[in-house]
Amino acid sequence: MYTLVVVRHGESVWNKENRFTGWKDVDLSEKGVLEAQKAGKALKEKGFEFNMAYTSRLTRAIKTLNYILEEMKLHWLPVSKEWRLNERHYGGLQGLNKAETAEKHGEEQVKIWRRSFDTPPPAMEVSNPEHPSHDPRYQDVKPNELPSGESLKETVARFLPLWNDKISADIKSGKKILIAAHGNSLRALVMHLEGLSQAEIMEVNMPTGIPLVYQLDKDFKVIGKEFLGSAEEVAAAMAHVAAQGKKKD
Ligand code: DG2
Repeated sequence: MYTLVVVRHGESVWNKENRFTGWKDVDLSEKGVLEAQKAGKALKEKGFEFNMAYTSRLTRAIKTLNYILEEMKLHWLPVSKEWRLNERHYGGLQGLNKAETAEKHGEEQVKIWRRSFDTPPPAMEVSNPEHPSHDPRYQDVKPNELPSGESLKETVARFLPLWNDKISADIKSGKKILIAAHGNSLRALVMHLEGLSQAEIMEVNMPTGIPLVYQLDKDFKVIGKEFLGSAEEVAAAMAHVAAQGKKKD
């Protein structure tokens, strides 16, 4: 049996402002820092051990991981920063307020953009200075692999090579892995690991900063799943994420 721990970064400043974030490299909010520290404390208290961590190339996930490692006194842990764990690229929606977008385009359309499996957001122009092709942190990535806006389906497709070639091999070799990533890159992982349908994954919302512990059998079938938080806390945090696509009252 294997254990895998995944955690969405703590609240970011754009989560707080309710803006589509995607590959925009925003920092954690003060609350997000506290969430990350709390996640680290919970993992330490429960006696979790890790041999390696994976995160994205975005500050909010990297700093969340760092706060966790700080709490666990695991500064030495090998960390791999993978663009394939970056958030889903939100294309032309990046920077827009989610509630205002719901006012303008309707809640139904916003839910499709946020949660449908295969509808991508409007694309970002490659000439836009915010496009990842202008960012040196992605200079090792083939230009045609850098997204201009992704559906969840496309996010799953670019996440899977990392999962198949590296993470699952590490887990099978006996390494205990911690992954700190994002709402939708983790939804890609959850969908794959749990074998969820397109309809089922639509209703999945990842809470910020609450570790999710999977127990897997030798064939990577999920035999246990538990958030390190009370049922009320987890339900409230998920409902908060789901409600971000609603119009303002
Ligand atoms: C959020 C997820 O990503 O947004 O890109 O706005 O996890 O990096 O904060 P994260 C974003 P939703 O899909 O929940 O709207």
